[in-house]
Amino acid sequence: KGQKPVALWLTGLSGAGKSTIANALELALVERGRHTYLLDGDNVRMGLCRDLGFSDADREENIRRVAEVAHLFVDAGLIVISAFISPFRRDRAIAREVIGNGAFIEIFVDTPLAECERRDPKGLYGKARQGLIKNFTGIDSAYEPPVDPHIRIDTLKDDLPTAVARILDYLDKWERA
Ligand code: GGZ
Repeated sequence: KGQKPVALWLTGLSGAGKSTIANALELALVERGRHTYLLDGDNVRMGLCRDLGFSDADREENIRRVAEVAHLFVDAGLIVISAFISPFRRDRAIAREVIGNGAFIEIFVDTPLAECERRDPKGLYGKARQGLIKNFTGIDSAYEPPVDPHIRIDTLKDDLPTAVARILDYLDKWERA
């Protein structure tokens, strides 16, 4: 019996906690003997998508490429964790189609904009408010929250271990279904 390949697709604002959750989730899965691959801005926007910026069209193309790569890794049998803002509903729907509806779990890392701005771990919101960064998600570029995500993580209520446990729990049930 092998693992069931799947894409765990995290979406949420900059600073919402996607990367933190994705990294802890990957560690927990590896500890359970799973084979995983984590796709995020750090390993994708430096290489495969280094020609892309943050216009609507570039984000759409970023997500399209990430979805195609996720599809390949799911094909290869991996549990793929992707952590991108992926702000547009339509692009997330396309990702779901590309990867396959049966192998796509949408996880909304739901941190309110005010809280992301308060945390501002990289100072990007401050710069966006000053107009030093244009097209910043939540400031002058849209974020369309998922209407019916498989999992919603409320980072104001759930700490990191709780968030990871909820995703693992969902995955256990999904694997047995
Ligand atoms: C949003 C931006 C922008 C703009 C740079 N808007 O918090 P971070 O820094 O580490 O994560 C953000 C990352 C977003 O890249 P994604 O590939 O996830 O975006 S998308 O899914 O929309 O294609 C942020 C940084 O890049 N960043 N400029 N204008 N985030």
